[in-house]
Amino acid sequence: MRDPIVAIATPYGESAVGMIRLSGKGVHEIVKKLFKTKAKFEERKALYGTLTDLEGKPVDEGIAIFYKAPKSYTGEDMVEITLHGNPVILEKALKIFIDAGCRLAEPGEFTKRAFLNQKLDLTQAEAVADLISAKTDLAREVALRQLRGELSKIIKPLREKLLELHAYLEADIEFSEEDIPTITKDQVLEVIDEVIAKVKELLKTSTAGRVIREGLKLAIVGKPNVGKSSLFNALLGQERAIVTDIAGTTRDFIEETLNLKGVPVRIVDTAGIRKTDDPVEKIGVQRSKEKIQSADVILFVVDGSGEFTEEDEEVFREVKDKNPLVVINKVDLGVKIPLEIFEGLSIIKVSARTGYGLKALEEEILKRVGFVSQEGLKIYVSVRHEKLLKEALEVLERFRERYSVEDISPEIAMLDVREASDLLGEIIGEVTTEEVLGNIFSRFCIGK
Ligand SMILES: Nc1nc2c(ncn2[C@@H]2O[C@H](COP(=O)(O)OP(=O)(O)OP(=O)(O)O)[C@@H](O)[C@H]2O)c(=O)[nH]1
Ligand SMILES: [Mg+2]
Repeated sequence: MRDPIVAIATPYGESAVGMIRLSGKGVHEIVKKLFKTKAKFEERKALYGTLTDLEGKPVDEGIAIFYKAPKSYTGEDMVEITLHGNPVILEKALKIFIDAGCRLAEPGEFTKRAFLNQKLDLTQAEAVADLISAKTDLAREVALRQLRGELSKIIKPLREKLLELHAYLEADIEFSEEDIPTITKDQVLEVIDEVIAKVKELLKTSTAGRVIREGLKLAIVGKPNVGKSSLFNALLGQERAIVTDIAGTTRDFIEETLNLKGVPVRIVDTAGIRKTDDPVEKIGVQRSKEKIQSADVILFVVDGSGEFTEEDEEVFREVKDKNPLVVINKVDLGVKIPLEIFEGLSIIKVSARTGYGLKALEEEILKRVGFVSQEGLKIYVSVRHEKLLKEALEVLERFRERYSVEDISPEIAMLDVREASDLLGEIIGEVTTEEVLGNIFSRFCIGK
């Protein structure tokens, strides 16, 4: 068991209850000395009692639960003490346990220990952080599936297939003189193809995976007065931005979060882009251009009932190669604008005033991130998984290409197979380094 650690596991602030969590060598003894209870001691049972300081002075009353290794979250001896939710109390308790010999836990250290003690694999440990930061119900569901091992269930067998192949190739070297049946070239290719297909399938979920976890950045841009703020309000379902018929109404960008079928969307209304001498508007226009750069999806709004003007043209030039969705607004007034200009781009006709076309626009936004509907929802890989899957795919495809035309020695073949299986192993944490773990767990909050 590792050294004893302690942390406050609940957010800072006043609340009904707050929790202190301890894990590691000797924490049961430490808590037993400081938490006085009349209840008969039993593990995994709520014990009502009083927490005291090192001099025996009472600090607060609460409930302690003792967990004995390995049946705990971290796989070590643990105690969770629930006190009244007040930072004064919790910080005092924290200090007492530190004075009693515990160390303040690092971010994610409890979960890291759970991983090191094989209570969770790496994708499951990551899912704990995803679950805590899930912004929508869908994000929660996706995180929970991963926590329950659904991604591992796909990755693990793929890695095992490669390891098995590796073993066959190895046998090929050692027993080549003897009469032992080894693997044929076709069989090798069959396994490789099977793994490649699955990896590709997983990679298809990566854009949606990132968006579900981190949210989608959507920027509404266009020249002044085309109805950007009206569209922003219509999508949000509330009169958040000021709308007037005066060009240049929106001076600074406004951001809100929208839940689009479970995808958290960070939606930005920007100032209309045009040449101006007004110093305030100038800054607003500059900021709109910055928002174009950082957006995942751009809604390029034009007034469909008007002409396509020089000002429209100027904004269009800024967004053209970002594959924007072209939103033809004000269709309740008729469509006059020539649509050929937008050839090759997705065009959606809407009326922010009547609500016409908004559903289609939402669908189009979701389609853009590879998220069509909730049916068939299974697993969505994260940015880290995506990177490793892509590397594995590259190795496998390169290998496949060479192996199918050349006579590669089993020794050489083994190297590629090994590399690919290691990359998959890194996803679930069967192959890992201290640096990789450090990166993952430092994103956690303290106490988790
Ligand atoms: N008929 C009609 N009018 C609309 C529609 N959408 C917006 N408008 C009107 O167009 C005018 C400009 O709307 P805004 O939403 O303020 O336009 P904007 O693009 O945000 O303008 P700036 O902030 O100045 O860049 C207002 O008078 C709106 O009522 C629509 O779908 N149909
Ligand atoms: Mg506006």
